[in-house]
Amino acid sequence: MKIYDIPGFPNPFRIRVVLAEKNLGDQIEFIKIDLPAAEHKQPAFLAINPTGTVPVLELDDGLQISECTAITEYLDNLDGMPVLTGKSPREKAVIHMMQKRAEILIDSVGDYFHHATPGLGSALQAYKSPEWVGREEWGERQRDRAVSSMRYFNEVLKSQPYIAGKTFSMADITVLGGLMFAGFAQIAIPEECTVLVGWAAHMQDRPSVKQPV
Ligand code: GTS
Repeated sequence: MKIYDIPGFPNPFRIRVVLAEKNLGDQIEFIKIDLPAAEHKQPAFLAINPTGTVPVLELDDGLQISECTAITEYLDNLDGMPVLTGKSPREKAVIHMMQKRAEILIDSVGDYFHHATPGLGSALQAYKSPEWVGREEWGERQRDRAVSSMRYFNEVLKSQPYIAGKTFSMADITVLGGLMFAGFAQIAIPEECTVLVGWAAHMQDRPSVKQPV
């Protein structure tokens, strides 16, 4: 299998944690995509993923799968023993629900970063609607949305050890990716969110998070 991504970036991080959790790292060939040079917005990459984002998983038969959730579902179920996406209908539903909420965090940070800051630089900014009046203000609102999301997860974690309940799941990985991106984009976690901060620190003890593939 191949993965198109760029190491150290938040959405690629999500899949690299999954690979570590599932011990699949040695089955993957990584192909680096130069995001700051906007390689992912060029025709060659758009033929791989029309939404122009990484990561993308390519199977040996050539099928290309984008979207971290879809990639995670595939990798988690390869051995018939899913541990990140739920086993029972109930687990699957709760993880899916919390996953969607976690995506609000990571996507809002990304929207802030790419629209209210210089982002990854001028080569990519040209693809981010530079002429749009109100773009920066909209980006600032996305930062507020990300901070609200942090407050929400702080509350969630007061009564359970993981984002979707009693076990580590893909929703935890997405929140960790969101917090990583927030740090990069210089969006501070509100001071009062001590539970979220403690949880994130504790998660760093997990081998897959500490040392993703
Ligand atoms: N919903 C997508 C997924 O789950 O895969 C989001 C993927 C995404 O936004 N990836 C970012 C990207 O390709 C990479 S990261 O920097 O957020 O980690 N961004 C390119 C761009 O031009 O915004």
